[in-house]
Amino acid sequence: MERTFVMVKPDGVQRGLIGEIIKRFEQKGLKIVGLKMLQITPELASKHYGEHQGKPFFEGLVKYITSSPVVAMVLEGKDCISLVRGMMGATDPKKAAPGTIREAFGIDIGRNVIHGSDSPESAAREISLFFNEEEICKYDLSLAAWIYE
Ligand code: D4T
Repeated sequence: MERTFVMVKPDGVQRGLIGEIIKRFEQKGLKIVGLKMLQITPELASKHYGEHQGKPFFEGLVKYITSSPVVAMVLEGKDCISLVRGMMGATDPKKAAPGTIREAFGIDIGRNVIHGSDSPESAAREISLFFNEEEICKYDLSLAAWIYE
């Protein structure tokens, strides 16, 4: 099964959306295999957003992501990288499709509530940035046969 890295960003935490966001993934049928709250340091932020270094919004992005705790998680499920990206909606909440998390809860691109890995390579990199292997639980979801055919 595929794994992805998902994070409720500082605005999601401050606005009391942790439960609402996790609920959507649980109800979809994805398995939570890692979950923690942490305060992102500027060093971790620079690693996580390394690809955006030098862009005009980079400084603001680091300031925002380090401004308050985040909730980091690892989700597991069939095609979960693209599945979660679809559930999140477009980066800019104004362009996010109806029913998506960013459409439901966001307005500005710089306060878009949630992050999710965009490729298998990003997922592997981001999971290892935020989690040790022993922090990821290996277990069977008893409902699996009712989620997958
Ligand atoms: P993340 O990485 O946060 O899940 O967002 P996306 O994968 O959907 O989008 P991204 O990497 O292109 O952007 C990372 C992060 O930067 C913010 N951002 C982005 C911003 O504040 N202004 C901008 O113009 C862009 C393109 C939002 C998400």
